[in-house]
Amino acid sequence: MKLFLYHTPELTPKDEIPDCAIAVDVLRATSTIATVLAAGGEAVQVFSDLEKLIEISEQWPAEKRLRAGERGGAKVTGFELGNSPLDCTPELVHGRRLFISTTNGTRALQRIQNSPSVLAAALINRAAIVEYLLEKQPQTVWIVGSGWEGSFALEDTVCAGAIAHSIIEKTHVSPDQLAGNDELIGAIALYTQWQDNLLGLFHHASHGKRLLRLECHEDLKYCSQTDILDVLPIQQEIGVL
Ligand code: 3SL
Repeated sequence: MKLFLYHTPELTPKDEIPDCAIAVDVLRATSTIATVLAAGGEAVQVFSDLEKLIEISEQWPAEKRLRAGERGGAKVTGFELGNSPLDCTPELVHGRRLFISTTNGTRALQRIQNSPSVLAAALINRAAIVEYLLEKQPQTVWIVGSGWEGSFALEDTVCAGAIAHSIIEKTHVSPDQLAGNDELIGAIALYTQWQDNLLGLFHHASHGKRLLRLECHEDLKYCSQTDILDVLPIQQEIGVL
């Protein structure tokens, strides 16, 4: 198995498809997706376009759906939810389908949606992702960070490092044997340096700072936890996890 890290969807190679592709948006889309599925959500359907989301979700019974939308960190007017995983309680989401559109995370998922296997990873469900990779042993794995509007994000990179670090610990392969590119080696180094203070790292991240300005401190705390949810968000059909 070779792991390749791409810091943004735009940096993934054109005209190539890996055996397995993993979208990461720790702050906060993939953390929210993992939380909804762990809380008994029926499925999560992702959209980059808000109008399309409204059109498709309207075909669903109102009591069986929830609409979540975020732009610039804030909730989209008229939707039940923004993009805070803390709002996704079992009481609210159980048995309902979440229709979601966010600035960056949903774009990352859409970029990789034609891969034979598509996962959504965050720190909170890292162990389930690692377990899947070790069981299925895909040869080529892309980890695609969502970044922020085309730029690098520390929190997505450290999550890629956390995934790789766990595989190395469990299988005793060397970083060089596992890494498909230099970005992954850099991510392992970042995780090794910050693994005991991931919340502290998020305070240095530009999107972490943006969320703190929006008073989302509890979101940062929640998303900085590792391995707390045993859930594998895996694409069932295009755009649906
Ligand atoms: O960009 C995204 O996809 C979001 O996760 C950003 S936010 O954390 O909801 O602001």
